[in-house]
Amino acid sequence: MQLTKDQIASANGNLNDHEADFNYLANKLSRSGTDVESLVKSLADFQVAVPSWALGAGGTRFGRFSFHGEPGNLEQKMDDVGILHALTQTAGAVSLHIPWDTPQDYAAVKQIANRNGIVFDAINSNTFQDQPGSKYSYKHGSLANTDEAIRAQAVQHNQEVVRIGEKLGSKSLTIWLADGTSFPGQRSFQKALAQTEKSCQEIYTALPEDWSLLIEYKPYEPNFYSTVIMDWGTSFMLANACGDRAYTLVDLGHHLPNTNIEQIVATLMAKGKLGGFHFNDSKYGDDDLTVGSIKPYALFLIFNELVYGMRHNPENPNLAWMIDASHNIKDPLEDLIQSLEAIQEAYAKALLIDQIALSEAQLNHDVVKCQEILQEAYRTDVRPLLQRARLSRGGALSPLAAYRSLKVRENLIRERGMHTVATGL
Ligand code: PSV
Ligand code: MN
Ligand code: MN
Repeated sequence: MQLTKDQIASANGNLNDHEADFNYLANKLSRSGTDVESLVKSLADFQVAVPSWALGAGGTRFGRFSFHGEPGNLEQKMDDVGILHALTQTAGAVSLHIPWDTPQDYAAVKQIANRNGIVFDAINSNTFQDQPGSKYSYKHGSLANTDEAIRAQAVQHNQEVVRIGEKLGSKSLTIWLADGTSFPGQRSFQKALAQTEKSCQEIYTALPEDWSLLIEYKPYEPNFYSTVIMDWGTSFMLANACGDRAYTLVDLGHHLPNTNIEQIVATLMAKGKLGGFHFNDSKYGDDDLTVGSIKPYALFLIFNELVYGMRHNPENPNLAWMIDASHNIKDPLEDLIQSLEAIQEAYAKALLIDQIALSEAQLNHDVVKCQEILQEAYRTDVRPLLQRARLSRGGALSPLAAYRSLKVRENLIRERGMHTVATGL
């Protein structure tokens, strides 16, 4: 199924209310010196990659409930991203996971991507599950395994993922490792780290010259005593050990409660080593909840640092913006629409922060004023700006309302059937 611009325009209906809301906000912001036109353009240009593994209903170890009409193959996943992009105009990329998404027909997949204006962002390897037909098991680790042959198998898998990504136009590989231990004494920390460093270097040196390596970290799960790449410091260290084109990837859910993620973002950007971002939200751990559903103010503060870094740290590369959220009780596409909107909202608010006044207040140690400046931006209802950015590209006034009024899920069920299970997580 593909949504046309005409269908979306008809779902948008009359734009009078939007015009009134936008003009009111634009006048107000212009009076305080904001260049509204360039702000709307920044929002319209901002594209986030959809993870292929979030397009089906998510699951927990307790079960998985189909949402019906789920994509059954890569082509259908690409169609779903096309629907998201047509509505939101901010999902112009996809992040694939191999082997779940190994293309059968590259030309067909690329054609769907082109038709929908979608590019291939970072591609993910998978050494946290055993794959049918593979010689060795990852039960006791992959890149950190004690056994050289198992490490070699994991390295080769990553190299194969890069070859697949090259055919699609990806330019970066993301690795997330489950390697770690569940009990004290199970493994030597130092040896596991040294093996991981060596394996990462082998993957890195085999990368094409225009590719980068993104190293994700996470404190626990599936191992509950130790994880080899447990935090940003370990990832940063490994990235440095690999080389200039290796970077840290921050996944918002991969921190212990109350970690100051915005400070991590600032530190990495100052060192030119923040390469990618996985957006989601969480209350307790790696909950993969809808972006902005639990801690929207924290997300705004993170965006404040991202915006600052994008302006002041030219040595930091363009970031790979990605979502890593999926849930088992929402329609996955509705969930992603909500996440995309929350990201845009936090970005827009961060762009509204009066940076000159903020640094002045900081120099004057005017703590109250510093807080006021941040909260002035945060309290602004920026939704008319998001609407304007979407409309400027032919998107929906309200993506969620259009998704429902155009009966997208009903149409997908008609096309694909009720009893569908998406491949992947
Ligand atoms: C596992 O924690 C995980 O959620 C990581 O965040 C990865 O990015 C994702 O799975 C896909 O491998
Ligand atoms: Mn992630
Ligand atoms: Mn995760």
